[in-house]
Amino acid sequence: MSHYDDVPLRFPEGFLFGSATAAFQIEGAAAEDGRTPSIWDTFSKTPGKVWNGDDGDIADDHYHRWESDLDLMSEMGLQAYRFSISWSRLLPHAGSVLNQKGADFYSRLVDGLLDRGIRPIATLYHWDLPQELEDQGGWVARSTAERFAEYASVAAGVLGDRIAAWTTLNEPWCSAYLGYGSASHAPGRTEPEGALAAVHHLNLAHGLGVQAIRAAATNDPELSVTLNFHVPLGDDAEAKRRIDALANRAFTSPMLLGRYDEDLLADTREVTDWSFVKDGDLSQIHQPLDFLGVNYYSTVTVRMWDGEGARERNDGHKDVGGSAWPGSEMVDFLPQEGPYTDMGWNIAPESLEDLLVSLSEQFPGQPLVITENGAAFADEVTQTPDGPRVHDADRVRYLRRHFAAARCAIDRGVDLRGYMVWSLFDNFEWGYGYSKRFGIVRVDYDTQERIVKDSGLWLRDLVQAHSATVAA
Ligand code: IFM
Repeated sequence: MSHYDDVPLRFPEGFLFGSATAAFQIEGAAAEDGRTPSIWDTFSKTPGKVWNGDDGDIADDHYHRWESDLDLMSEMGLQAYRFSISWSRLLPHAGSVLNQKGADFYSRLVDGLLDRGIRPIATLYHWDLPQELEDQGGWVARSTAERFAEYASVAAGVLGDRIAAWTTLNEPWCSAYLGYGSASHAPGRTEPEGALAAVHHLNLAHGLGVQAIRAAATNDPELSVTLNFHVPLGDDAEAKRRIDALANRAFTSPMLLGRYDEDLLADTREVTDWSFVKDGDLSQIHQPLDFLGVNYYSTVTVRMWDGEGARERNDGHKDVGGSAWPGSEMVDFLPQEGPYTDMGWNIAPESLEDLLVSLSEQFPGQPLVITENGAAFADEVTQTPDGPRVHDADRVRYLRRHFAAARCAIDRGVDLRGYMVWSLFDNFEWGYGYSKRFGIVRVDYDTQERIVKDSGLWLRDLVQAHSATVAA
């Protein structure tokens, strides 16, 4: 039992219920209609990088099944759908020449959402950098931020009359530190200074991207960024401060306050002098946002290593040797109490509530949206007289408690505007391939059959209960 089980799930009028996916994780059609490879195509085809040798060539085949997928979203009553655009489908060969077939795909998708009354929330960058831009230096190179601004402008030129909300980046923490630090993500580099340069260039890309969209869009959209916040727990204040600085404030301080924090610069002094930050960059990065996207799954418990005994590396990510914590390698990540999801992540809804309250205290007046929350579990399909079902009680319980935590945060004064469940579909879970199922809709990867899981039906009922109130 949890005290959240008794919290009534009533959300304010206008609260947005939806679900989220990302291009590389669901689209497939990797080499079709002019798309060129991204870093995740290259990485996943490199032996040993992804479990089972899985790749994104077919994924959920959403590129071909988008229309029936939209019908499913409509049947589930989704009010919003957060998806991402594949940069290398829209602008293949890292160029500024539009791929009309790619533009048509996203245009059809957005029109289909609007026809069904579903609000389109588009993420520009969910980790799939065009490989040709990686070959020119990737996020370690400043030019990638400039290319991103061009991409944002082109995307807003195509869709900027219809997208309700734009998100520049999804979880730049992963792009920078897992991509260029630990090497557990594409492009798989282990360069401590490069990881911090990537942090800055992603921040810069965000700021330039926001400005490019605002200039090109014609429908007055909302602008946002999505960050995966680390919630460091434990008794060691120094370890918690370091992780908060490197994981959270490295992004929130430049984006929302227009500065890099002194303690972050000091913690990383041995790694870099931050000379990649040029005059004027911080004012480009610091742009007003209509909402801050919050991705939350679990916590980390940290302690400074005392130099004795074995290191503890339970930071929730694949350990492939490199460090995702440049300058703070002396922080240990301790094992945490369960229960756990199938990712081995601890389930801690109370920390979602605390995180939301803390963000609204740090950034007063900044609206928040939960852009991802959900859980992987080893689901089973049950045959019933009504057809195949997935009774994913663990996921229903997880979602119920996290929605309750969000509700409690609202009661404590947080301006939370919406909640996007991760993920709409089972999909390509990066380094874990197809072995981890996050979906509220099951995907059979042999037949591409979709089954709405009990968690998907639960979300549908929650949305319906709110729609009924609004209509009454
Ligand atoms: O699948 C990912 C998603 O792409 C980004 N946020 C975390 C999810 C679960 O790991």
